[in-house]
Amino acid sequence: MSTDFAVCFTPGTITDPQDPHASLYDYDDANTVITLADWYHKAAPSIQEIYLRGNGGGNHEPIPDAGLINGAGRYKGGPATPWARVNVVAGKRYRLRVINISAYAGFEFSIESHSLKIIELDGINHAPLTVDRMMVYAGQRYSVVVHANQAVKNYWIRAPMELQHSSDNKNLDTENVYAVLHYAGAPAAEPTTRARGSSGTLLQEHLLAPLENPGAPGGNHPADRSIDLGFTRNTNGQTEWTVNDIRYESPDLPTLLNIVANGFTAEPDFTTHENTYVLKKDQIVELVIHGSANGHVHPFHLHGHPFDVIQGNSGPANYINPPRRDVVGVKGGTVIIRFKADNPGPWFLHCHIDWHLEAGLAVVFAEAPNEQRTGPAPQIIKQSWLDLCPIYRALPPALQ
Ligand SMILES: [Cu+2]
Repeated sequence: MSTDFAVCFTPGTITDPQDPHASLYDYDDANTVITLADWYHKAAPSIQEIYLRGNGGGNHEPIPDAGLINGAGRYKGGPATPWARVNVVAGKRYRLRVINISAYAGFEFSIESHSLKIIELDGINHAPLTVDRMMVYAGQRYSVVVHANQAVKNYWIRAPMELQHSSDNKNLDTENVYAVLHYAGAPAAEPTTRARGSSGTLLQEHLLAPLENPGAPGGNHPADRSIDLGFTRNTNGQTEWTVNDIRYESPDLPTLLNIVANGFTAEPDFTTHENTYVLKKDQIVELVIHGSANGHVHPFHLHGHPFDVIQGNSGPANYINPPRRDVVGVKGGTVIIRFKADNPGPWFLHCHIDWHLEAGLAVVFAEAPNEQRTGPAPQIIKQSWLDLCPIYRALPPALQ
């Protein structure tokens, strides 16, 4: 394998000894974790600077050089790096954990001649739903059960990439993203078919229903707090993304510290560019996220909570058993999500496209600040830790 083009990456997985889906599969191990990644030959800081500077067409996101499955991929004119291999034994059922670890790209994931039984998304068990292919956006995770019930040979695992702009990178072939599903007993070779193009049932997110405790917080009653979030790209002079006209910028002191040590409690306590909304304990919070007019997909990720996708990009509004996850792709329309503010803390909501996050596409929810300082589970900082702050601030800037 060409060492300049293989990435070693070992995701952590958390398994549930009481997994309600345990009877549906035989294997769930290191062989069945599948990462989907975009790969840049240039280091992020340099291309990010060009993107943020914005001049000369640089408002377009940096385009990767290749897509990788489990760290292996190819670029035009590059070496024929062996595709990653997922080993199976005929007759067995495998829980594949598919993870999009990209900075930017979405992937349409499928396996030649095999269907995908989705049982979990973003850590939440869902009722099994069988599809042939599914879009996986940056930050999203799916568990799918694949039954090795076909003839003993090699099959393509395919993951063509979806980007928001046509490629200006001559290295990239968005269709040429493969791995091999290899049956024990088949030759150690690539499949002989060359299936390109999409076919079969594509996952519609709104058909997914949680296995446990389905139902949106608050049912179909109005939420306690409804927050409209509109986002825009500004290209005047430099590239910036704003939510409700504010570009998020990290504060000098972390939000957590300002809440627990400096008593920040109300929205005016925070600076404008912290773009921080204060939520009250146990409020039913509804976020109404308006997609961008051009219909590009922005995968929004919330820390601290899974949320119910009441209104996704397609399908009717659903308060009974909507999908529950923590990254939702927002396209051109309006996406509505809900969660209950029962987890005190500062939680980030941000686009999982790294370039957009760096350009400001984020807000913060300061959830129940009072309950962080008092109540049954206060987060009190020891004085000896607080004493570190003046020591840190006294350091020369280069060391801060
Ligand atoms: Cu985005």
